[in-house]
Amino acid sequence: MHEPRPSNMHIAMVSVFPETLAVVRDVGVMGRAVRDGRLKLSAVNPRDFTVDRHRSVDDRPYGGGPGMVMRPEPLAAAIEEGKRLAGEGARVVYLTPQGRRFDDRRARELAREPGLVLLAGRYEGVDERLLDSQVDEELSIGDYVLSGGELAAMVVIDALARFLPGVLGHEDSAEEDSFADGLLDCPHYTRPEVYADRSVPQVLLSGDHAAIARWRRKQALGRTLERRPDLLERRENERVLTADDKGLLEEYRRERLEVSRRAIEDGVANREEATRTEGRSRDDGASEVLE
Ligand code: 6GU
Repeated sequence: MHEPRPSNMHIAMVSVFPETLAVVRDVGVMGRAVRDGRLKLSAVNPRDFTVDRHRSVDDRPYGGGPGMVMRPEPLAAAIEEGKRLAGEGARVVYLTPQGRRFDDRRARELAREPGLVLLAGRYEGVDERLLDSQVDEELSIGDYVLSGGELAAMVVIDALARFLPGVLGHEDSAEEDSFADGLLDCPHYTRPEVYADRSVPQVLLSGDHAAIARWRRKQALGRTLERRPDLLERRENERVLTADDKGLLEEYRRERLEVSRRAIEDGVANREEATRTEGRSRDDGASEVLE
């Protein structure tokens, strides 16, 4: 069923701030992946491939206007060096707000590549001819503008490294995570049993594994409905939601409604509590009941 995947991956980031890569290289799950040799990370600085006296990587834009544009020649040479490190077949990805939106699916797909060259731009942008001739794909991590592509490149590295074989132990498998099935994660609890006047949900203390799994699924479905209804409306998810899931969602809705109803009965003094337990949701039953 599963195709064999490459046992490790080499990612080269092209950036004028190569030292930023340390943020993902040295810490946590990715630090371990690097130390275990499952993930190789290199940084290539285009400034090292300049030939002029000032080692300039940028220049003024043709046509005028503010800001500077990254010159194509040093970037092309740096990308070439990146490919030498990551493997000649490495896919070249440019991080830019103009790119296609990066998501869980793209992370899984990129994790199957043997190597990647991630180009992190700075300034107003990169000469378009460099993009046309050297870049395979442009990715954005969201609808906001960062001052450079480095953080975006590291977001991509972190997100896809989790799908490399052996990077996560089975105790924290990527398949258990939020988005593995297009849903948000359920809430989590640890000791103490009572904290800030709130108890851990009783079912989690019951030892009844089937009931716990059912509760978690219901919470994941319910939260997704409240916080990210767009995820539930995705076509692929409509097919994935079972009749059981639809039943759980209905149950979640009814329970939420019951919580608000009780809070209202308890009076104005408890309105704050209602707001709190109803969560940060925008369009759940509470607003209807309160009208
Ligand atoms: Cl990939 N780069 C930059 N500079 N800003 C971004 C981005 C990427 N994605 C969202 N904003």
